[in-house]
Amino acid sequence: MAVARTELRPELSAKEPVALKLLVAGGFGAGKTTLVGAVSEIRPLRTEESLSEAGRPVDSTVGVEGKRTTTVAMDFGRITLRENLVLYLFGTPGQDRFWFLWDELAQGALGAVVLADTRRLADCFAAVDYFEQRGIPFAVAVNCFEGAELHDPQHVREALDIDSGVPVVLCDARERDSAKNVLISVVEHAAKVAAGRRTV
Ligand SMILES: Nc1nc2c(ncn2[C@@H]2O[C@H](COP(=O)(O)OP(=O)(O)OP(=O)(O)O)[C@@H](O)[C@H]2O)c(=O)[nH]1
Ligand SMILES: [Mg+2]
Repeated sequence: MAVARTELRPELSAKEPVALKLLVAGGFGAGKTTLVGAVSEIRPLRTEESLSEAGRPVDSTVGVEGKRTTTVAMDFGRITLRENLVLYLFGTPGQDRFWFLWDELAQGALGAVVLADTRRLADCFAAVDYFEQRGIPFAVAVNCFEGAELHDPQHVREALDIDSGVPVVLCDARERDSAKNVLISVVEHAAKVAAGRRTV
């Protein structure tokens, strides 16, 4: 990875270990818990609750019919990207009724992943807006579910109307290496944004 740790946290000396906080956000069932679980080197903390019959009208599982649980507070995991660079991952709950938790989770976040499911792309609009409004650098990761048409990242960029500098990458949230690449994109993008802010 090309990013120097000190580009992200210039106040630190090159030897000091750096811990960065990243959010993993996106719509309901986009694969946030799956991604955090796939890359975490510690047993991830999960806050899953069963999807109930009562919630059926609001918790649409179209496209993820096998889904039995949903995150009600957060996911937490950790990954050492390389010596002295550790990421702490906070997965957000996907449903609108848990929006009140987002500001708490976003505090101190260096960057974010917005996971997108192209079968229900609109579900990630709110996360994109949230990070844009707060100036938190993010990358969009298109989670390639089976049966979903494979989308050109450029089309996804246009559909989401995001800045040309925002990385849009394809991934399989179940695969460690794929998920790790997503995180690297976010860290590299955040480093660029941080460098740009220092020069203005
Ligand atoms: N085929 C396929 N299935 C996936 C992939 N990622 C996640 N899934 C499945 O999709 C479902 C939803 O995954 P979760 O990780 O719970 O999604 P989430 O975004 O955390 O959901 P909420 O917390 O409820 O918003 C699960 O049944 C996963 O096994 C993927 O890349 N491919
Ligand atoms: Mg979840």
